[in-house]
Amino acid sequence: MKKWLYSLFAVPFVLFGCGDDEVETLETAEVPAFVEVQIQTEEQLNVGEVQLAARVTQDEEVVNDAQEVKFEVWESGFRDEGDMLDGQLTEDGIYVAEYTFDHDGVYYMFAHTTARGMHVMPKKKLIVGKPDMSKVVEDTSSDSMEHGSSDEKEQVEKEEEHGH
Ligand SMILES: [Cu+2]
Repeated sequence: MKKWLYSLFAVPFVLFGCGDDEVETLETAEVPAFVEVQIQTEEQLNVGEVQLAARVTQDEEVVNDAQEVKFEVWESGFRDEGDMLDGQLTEDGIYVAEYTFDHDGVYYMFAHTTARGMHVMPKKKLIVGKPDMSKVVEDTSSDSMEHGSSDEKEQVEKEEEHGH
């Protein structure tokens, strides 16, 4: 997560850090293309074992060296009880993890991807089986950078900031 922040903050220095005589360099400088992540898991799934999959590309080229692809899955309204799975590279920039849905429901998944110094995290809604929509709990969790694994650390950092 830190790396992601650094790369974000480093950009202004690259853009504004050079003198006037370097404007041409700026225009022709190679800005790294954004990493793109496409969740390939179908929206409609059956109860049982399912393959969660995401394809990582950069500038139309497959990315087989992603530092981390983590799948976060949770039932709508119960993100706290969700799971985090490590995606494994198969081929052509496709990272997968097996996950078992044991009952019908509406679920959500994030593909938390760290690659080439960037963090991308697409989200997708999954419908497993035939859930009774009147009983589905609305999901109010945020789309922010709260990562199950680093929540505690982020919390500490926030508290420190507020202490000043
Ligand atoms: Cu993320």
